[in-house]
Amino acid sequence: MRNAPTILHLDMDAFYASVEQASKPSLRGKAVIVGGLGPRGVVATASYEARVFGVHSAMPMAQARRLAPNAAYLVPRFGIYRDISEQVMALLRELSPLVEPLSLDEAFVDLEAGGVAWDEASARLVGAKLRADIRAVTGLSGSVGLAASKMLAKIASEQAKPDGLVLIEPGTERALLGPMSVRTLPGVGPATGDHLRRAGIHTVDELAEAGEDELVRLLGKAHGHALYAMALAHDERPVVAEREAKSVSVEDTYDVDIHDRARVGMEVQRLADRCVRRLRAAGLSGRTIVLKVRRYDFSTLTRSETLRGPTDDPAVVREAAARLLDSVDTTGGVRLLGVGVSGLADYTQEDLFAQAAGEQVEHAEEEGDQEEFAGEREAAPAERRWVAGHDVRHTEYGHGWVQGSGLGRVTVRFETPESEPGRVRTFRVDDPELEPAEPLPLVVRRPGGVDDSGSVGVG
Ligand code: TTP
Ligand code: MG
Ligand code: MG
Repeated sequence: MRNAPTILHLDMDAFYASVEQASKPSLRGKAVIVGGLGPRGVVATASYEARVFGVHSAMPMAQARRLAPNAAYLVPRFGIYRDISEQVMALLRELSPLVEPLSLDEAFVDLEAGGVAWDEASARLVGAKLRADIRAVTGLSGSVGLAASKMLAKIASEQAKPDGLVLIEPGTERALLGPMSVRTLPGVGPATGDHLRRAGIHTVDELAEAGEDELVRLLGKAHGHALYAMALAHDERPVVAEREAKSVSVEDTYDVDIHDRARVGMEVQRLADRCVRRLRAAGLSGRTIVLKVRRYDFSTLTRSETLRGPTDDPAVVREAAARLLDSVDTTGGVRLLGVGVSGLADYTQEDLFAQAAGEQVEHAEEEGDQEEFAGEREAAPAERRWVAGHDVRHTEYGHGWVQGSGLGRVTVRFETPESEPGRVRTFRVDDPELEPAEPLPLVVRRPGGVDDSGSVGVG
């Protein structure tokens, strides 16, 4: 392990919700919840103001509404999140060729490989400047962790949240990790966590005390061995630039095509188990399960399913793979089978939200006064165009966003990232003067302010 804290982990604060607050001045400092608003919707994220009420990612939306009835509820705008993610990743790539994105709002950067930091002081400076640059270019805050390993850098950024920087001095890692929950360690998902808890192991110290042999006995060779090393704060995983490196898959080609459907099913289960063993050994967990099937005629198809949260649970992967297999026709025989799990915590819940966005939004607000429109089951097609939180343009009032719609009406708040909090107006859903619009940039670049490369002067 290196002896300088030159691995940086960046994670944007309440990412989707912060983008919404930056876009919509009336929501700054307020509880904002972004997610699927339909009956089966889940929370993608909540602003820190909303977290006070206990609302968090992956919570059913119905529960969030009970906890924070007065929050603003918005449907994600993936396009703008992606644009901003690209701006942030571009700033990271200026620091080093070794940038490993983990999701839209998060990445590791090897500062040493980029030649921009070599010791504590230089690393701290780079981290602080990065945060300032991110703020200048995107208008948003990100938290930075610095340490001598990926594991500790990520723990550091978590501690830095929100809007902070934490540097873990080399040599202090074990003392810091010791009292923490085993779940803090990479590769300890809910399933492994439960397993360890049943064995009486809750903290990292207890994990280290259990010893390597006991962990291997409990978790198998690869996983037990890897976890013991992590418990001792040994983490040699390099920062890798390719995203592909974060997915794990296994496949088998069969000498003789398999025709028996039950046998195909068993092979898939076996591959799922093997895939999870590899996944765990690599300290990963993933949300997307992929099944690959090559048929007798060499036609190859892949099917995938994205879970609500990352998993390293063999039962969950097995079930998902079996479900995927259900949708594949294997009559004629199967030549190759593969199962993969994407370790990227890449929260593209677009499938989920695409459906939610199409549903009628049942929530609306008028000038501070909460006003619930009863959700009509039979929404007119015109009403479906107005998705809560999405951008619109009115020929007379300009740019705004949909606050809610129902009963043939749509309420729009007219404001832009640069304006004062705006006014709300209500229109008929089929008002010809109102149209869906593209998001506006969060930061307007002015000459002399931020230059094109996105760096700022001292300040
Ligand atoms: P996170 O970085 O986990 O969360 P966050 O940025 O909202 O808040 P913070 O980091 O300050 O704790 O996730 C980044 C984005 O990914 C998040 O804004 C929304 C999305 N996301 C989901 O859609 N579903 C999820 O379950 C999670 C955890 C995140
Ligand atoms: Mg984040
Ligand atoms: Mg993140």
